[in-house]
Amino acid sequence: MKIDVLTLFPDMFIPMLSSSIIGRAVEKGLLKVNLYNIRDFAKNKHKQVDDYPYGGGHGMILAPQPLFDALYHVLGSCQDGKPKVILMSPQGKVLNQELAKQLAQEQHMVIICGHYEGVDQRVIDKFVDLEVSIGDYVLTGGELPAMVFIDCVARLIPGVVGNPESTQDESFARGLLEYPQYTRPYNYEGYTVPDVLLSGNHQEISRWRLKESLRNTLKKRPDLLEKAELSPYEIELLKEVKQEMEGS
Ligand code: 4HQ
Repeated sequence: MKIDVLTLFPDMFIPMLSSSIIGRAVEKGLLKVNLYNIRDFAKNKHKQVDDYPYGGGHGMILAPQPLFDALYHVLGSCQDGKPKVILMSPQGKVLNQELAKQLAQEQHMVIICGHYEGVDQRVIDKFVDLEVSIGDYVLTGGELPAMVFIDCVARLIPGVVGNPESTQDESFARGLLEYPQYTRPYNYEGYTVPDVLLSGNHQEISRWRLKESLRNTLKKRPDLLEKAELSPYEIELLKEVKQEMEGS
């Protein structure tokens, strides 16, 4: 997967692109990220990229010229068909695991990171295919959202996450929260590990994990349970969980 990032702060991306799982994906060539500084495309002599809003109001707007030219540059030198152009914006479609899975199928994306009060609408009208938000809160720029987006999508590329089961097993993959996990030691300051996990009985362990996953979801994110498609077995386990909750 290739991602071109248009930003005023390309340096912000370097740590994430050289660390941990995403760093390894870049090294392995599974992910290629090109960073473009929008300021490098400014034509005026002070390299100014923003200007006052027409109609008045506070804050500055990213002017069309540097972004148009950056996008002409990136899209013009592009061999692989038309990439999906994404703007990080609180007005966008809210990122979730389903959207991440869809966009993980893309071969090439261009991400625009706005700053200040946002980008001139004509950039959106001419180039943007999709606006993406990482949640209903306001940040100072699109860089952190772009990094969240890249992390979330890139880990779904085959080979990026060591064990493919770990992208299927986890929270949200099935619309349920994860079960509690434990590692050694068995007893830590008097807090012990549930004995079923040491039993060696894999059927019992699976049943326990599924039940605790349902319990977690019911307790912490009941909204997810409404949307989840539960099997008769899962409905039965959820009933047990609800009875146990009444009991206490
Ligand atoms: N932004 N999800 C960029 C966000 C945001 C979000 C605020 C984006 C400022 C200029 N982006 N503008 N939430 O808060 O994506």
